[in-house]
Amino acid sequence: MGLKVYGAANAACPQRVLACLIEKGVEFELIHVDLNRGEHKSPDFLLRQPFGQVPVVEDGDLRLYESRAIIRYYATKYEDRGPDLLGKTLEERAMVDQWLEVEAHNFNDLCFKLR
Ligand SMILES: N[C@@H](CCC(=O)N[C@@H](CS)C(=O)NCC(=O)O)C(=O)O
Repeated sequence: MGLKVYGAANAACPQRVLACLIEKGVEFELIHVDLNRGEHKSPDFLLRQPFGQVPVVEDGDLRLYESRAIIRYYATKYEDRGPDLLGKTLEERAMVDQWLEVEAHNFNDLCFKLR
């Protein structure tokens, strides 16, 4: 069973995951969840993501949500493939973590407010 990404190509949080998978050259299938029609709040979707948000990935027995948890997972799983997204030394990894936190807490909300 291949990697499935539930999301929408025009939504920022799924885009974060798609960018990581493309960078790493990981094949995936994008299952479109129509946010305008409220598909992310349907009972079926809530079984996949109890907060009714995208993205969600399903990869074999693994089901995972939270875009930054997903990108950390694939960046680690495919550490030896494609560009290094994690850093090599402890200090490089700390910088990656720092900027992921900055993006999450300083920029993310602002992006949505500017729409
Ligand atoms: N912290 C979550 C946030 C997910 C999120 O807010 N996704 C948006 C799309 S970018 C969504 O599903 N919005 C619909 C809603 O919250 O009802 C993540 O990073 O995956």
